[in-house]
Amino acid sequence: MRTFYYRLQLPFALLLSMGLVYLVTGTVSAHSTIPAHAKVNKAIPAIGSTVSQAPTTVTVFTLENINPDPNKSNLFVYSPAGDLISQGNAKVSLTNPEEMSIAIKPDSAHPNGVYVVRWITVSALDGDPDQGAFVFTVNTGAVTTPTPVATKTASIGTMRKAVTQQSQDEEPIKRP
Ligand SMILES: [Cu+2]
Repeated sequence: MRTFYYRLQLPFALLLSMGLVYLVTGTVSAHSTIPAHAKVNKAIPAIGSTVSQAPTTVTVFTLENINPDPNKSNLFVYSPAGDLISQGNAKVSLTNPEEMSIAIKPDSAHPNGVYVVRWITVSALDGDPDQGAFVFTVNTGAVTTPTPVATKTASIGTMRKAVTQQSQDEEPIKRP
């Protein structure tokens, strides 16, 4: 009697756990959070940085391929005075589908201050929309000081690469 009870219970528990696994993996594959849509993770000028010269182009890099339709993926750049200074539509790079650029016309008489970049994207992979904004600062009297807030991982990666390169370049210790 007891064995029978266990026999019934085991497949049920198995089914239940399989169902849970399916639910979890199903959610992950249907709507992956790593990477999350065509989210902007890097830019030129760098996100949060201070540059000593007003740029004429803003470029962003995303985590997924960008749908190139300007109604779906675009950039809007605002001057420190709050004017929309981006010219026309952002264009997705022909060589890198995770890169999009736009020309901007900064006020040459008043270039200093905080610029806001608003971005909208639709992923070319899963059609998911996303949007966000970041800032960079122009200070013509300052030395360029990138503040790697969102690009921390990239910087660490570059540093690691540099360290690896250095250790590879090091001459082996010669023993007498
Ligand atoms: Cu997505």
